[in-house]
Amino acid sequence: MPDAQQKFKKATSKLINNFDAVVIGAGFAGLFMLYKLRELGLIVRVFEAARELGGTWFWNRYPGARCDVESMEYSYQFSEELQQEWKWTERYASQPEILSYINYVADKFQLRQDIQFNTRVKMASFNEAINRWTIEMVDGQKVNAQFCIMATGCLSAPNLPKFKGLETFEGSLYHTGNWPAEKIDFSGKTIGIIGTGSSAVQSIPLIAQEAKHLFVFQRSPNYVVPARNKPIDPLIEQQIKADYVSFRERNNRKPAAVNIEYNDRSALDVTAEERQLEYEARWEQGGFNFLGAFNDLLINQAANETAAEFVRSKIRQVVQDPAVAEILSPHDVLGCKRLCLGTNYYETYNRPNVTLIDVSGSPIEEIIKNGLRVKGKEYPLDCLVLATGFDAMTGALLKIDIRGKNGTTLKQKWGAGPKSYLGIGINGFPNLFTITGPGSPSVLSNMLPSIEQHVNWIAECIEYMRKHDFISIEPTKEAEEAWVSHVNEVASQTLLTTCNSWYLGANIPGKPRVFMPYIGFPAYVDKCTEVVLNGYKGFVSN
Ligand code: N01
Repeated sequence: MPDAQQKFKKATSKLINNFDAVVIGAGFAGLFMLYKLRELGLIVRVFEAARELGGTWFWNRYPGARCDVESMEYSYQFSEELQQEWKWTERYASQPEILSYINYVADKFQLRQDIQFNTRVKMASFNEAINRWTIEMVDGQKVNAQFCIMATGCLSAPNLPKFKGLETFEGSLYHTGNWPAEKIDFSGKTIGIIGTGSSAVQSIPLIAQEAKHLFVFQRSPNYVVPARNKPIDPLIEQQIKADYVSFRERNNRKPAAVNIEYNDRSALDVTAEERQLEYEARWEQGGFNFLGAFNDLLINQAANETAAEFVRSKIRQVVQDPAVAEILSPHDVLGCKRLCLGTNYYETYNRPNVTLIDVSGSPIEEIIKNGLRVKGKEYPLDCLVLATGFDAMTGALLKIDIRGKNGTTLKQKWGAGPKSYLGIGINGFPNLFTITGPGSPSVLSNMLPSIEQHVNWIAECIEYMRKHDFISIEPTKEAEEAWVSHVNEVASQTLLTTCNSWYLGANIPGKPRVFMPYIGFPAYVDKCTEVVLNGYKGFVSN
């Protein structure tokens, strides 16, 4: 063992609850990080607030919860044996099936023994004297580790808007991002749901089937394309499994690491009839393929408007009441907010037991003990569902009191918006890694390959440190500043900065408006590789 490592081991050997690495979160990211670090021979402990594995997929158990990336792609690729033996049943996996998969992976690789459940991390602080992190739990337990790895997820801190009177509501209150494990029976009840994002789009049709009446309170409409979920075609499964590696490699070179077929023509270079045919074909196919109909949908407003108008025409065709169809029709850029995939979403508004309430012009005034009030009108409700989304990307990180060098808190550092190098490392916070942090493709990519790429990168970095006898690593301020500018510059060349999306933090009052994800998975991976090939350019190691 090299000298510095030995001295470091000696200095820290008397510390109790001592680990090489602590990983916070036991979703897809935390689980694979544990696997990789164990492979390197590190002593690792994972802390998870929930009582079970799954992260986002543990908490989001609302009716209809399902992934919007196809199951053959939304899965780990690190083990050929695993990807061959696991059998998905549907085109898009449901939340229970994803949870079964995560549990299967944990059992197969015996990962559970290093995970401590029911443990919420309160604080993580860097001790410069010994180059270690102290991690403190809500119950007072403290541990030390050389590396602290945040696998806290991008959409795991639910957004609970401060509705006046919310605490006075006497009915049942639910948030889609923190849904109870037991089945909720909505039959015979009057339900209100606030929000019309992906979670609401998935749950509204199913709640409507059970409820006596469902009131949907919509602030902004979203574009919803059909998911066209169906059982997995055994032939397609067979073809993919015959050469899964190439399938993954091909997808990883696509802009979002998702198997979208991109048309190489502009929407404005074809005739109206050709455009219509292309949109119709993709509408029939279902899924995110719609976004690949033309090559300029997310960079040219006029091109985008042709796709937006196509979806609005579909809404008018499906929804019988023209006034309701108009309220459901978005007029912002299609794809600026995450496109929603739905099953019978617009059809649901033809049901006599569903009423759409437009709250765009006048916000919900007050939640009262038996319902809520909007525009002076009271809506009596037995249950209220908040489908109000998340404090995305930074929320879960900032919920933990993270303190770096000189006691600087991450909250202070990110006061004007998140700053990070590659979305992996933060200047002033040595040996702290963020898996799919702000500044990385994360939510604008297929999360599974993004997670695997980050975990592999972090593991390789730790291996490099050990080989070169380094005990700490952090990005330079200059590299970080340059990366944040680059992330913004790339985003500004698209239409994705033109609406009030959670990518910009616009859904949380007071949150700095900074475009958080990096657009373009392949370019990002190339950049990460280049950093490594240049001796971890932009990082300083000691
Ligand atoms: O949350 P959202 P989500 N008064 O933020 C409304 C992923 N996901 O949980 O648009 C009234 O999209 C808000 O209105 P507005 C996916 O990445 C994936 O649905 O801000 N309304 C909006 O309608 C997704 O994008 C899957 O005007 C208020 C809604 O609440 C992300 O998670 C499934 C309000 C929130 O929509 C988040 O989706 C589910 C207020 N005060 C989620 N505050 C799949 O894989 C908020 N709203 C398919």
